[in-house]
Amino acid sequence: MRMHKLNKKFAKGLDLRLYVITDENLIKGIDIAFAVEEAIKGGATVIQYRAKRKTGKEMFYEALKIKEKCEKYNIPFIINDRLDIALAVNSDGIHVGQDDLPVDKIYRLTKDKLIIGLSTKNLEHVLKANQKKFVDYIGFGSIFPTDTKKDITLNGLKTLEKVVNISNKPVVAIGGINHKNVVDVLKTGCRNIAVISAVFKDKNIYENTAKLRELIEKYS
Ligand code: TZP
Ligand code: MG
Repeated sequence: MRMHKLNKKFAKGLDLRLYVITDENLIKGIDIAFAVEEAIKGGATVIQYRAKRKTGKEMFYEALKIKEKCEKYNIPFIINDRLDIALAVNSDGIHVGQDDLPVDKIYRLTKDKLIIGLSTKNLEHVLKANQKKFVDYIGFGSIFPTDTKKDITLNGLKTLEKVVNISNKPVVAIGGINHKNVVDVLKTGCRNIAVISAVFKDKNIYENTAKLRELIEKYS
């Protein structure tokens, strides 16, 4: 896998197995950096900061706090959607969707400074991503129905299996993945899962993450 040159931290490869994404609706009443630290202690291998309704200023300060925790445990820190925030806090990477700033533009502006992740929702997106050498991994979903995101494209396990076979990049499955269905996801051959509510649904963030990590370890 191509690895960004300026950051030697992850030169041995990106561990995407348990990709934990923050959520502004679920993480309430507790400090976001504390929530993230619990997830990291529980076994998250990547943290993505995702905030759809916060101001740039709020995002900047929250991202700084989360980055500190990721650095403490040497976990890659990815910013969702916002290249300006990624650059401002010097994150390890950026994750964008099909309707965000085009990945070609991001790469031209940042070269190998950032890990670049791209969301895909169908086989055509996956084949297009295959052509882009600078995309480090793809997200694919939604695998199951979810309450966390409204405008999802529902793709089941069969399609995920196809995607794992045709993608030339690591595939991170997303959408409705939890303790009950994670093994079914892993059985498709997909090695990486992204979760929001399975980790942040209640105050037991450490336990929720550790349970998922244990299932992933057992299965691989
Ligand atoms: N993209 C596709 S589904 C989804 C995103 C961000 C939401 C995933 O959240 P959850 O709670 O793990 O289903
Ligand atoms: Mg996006």
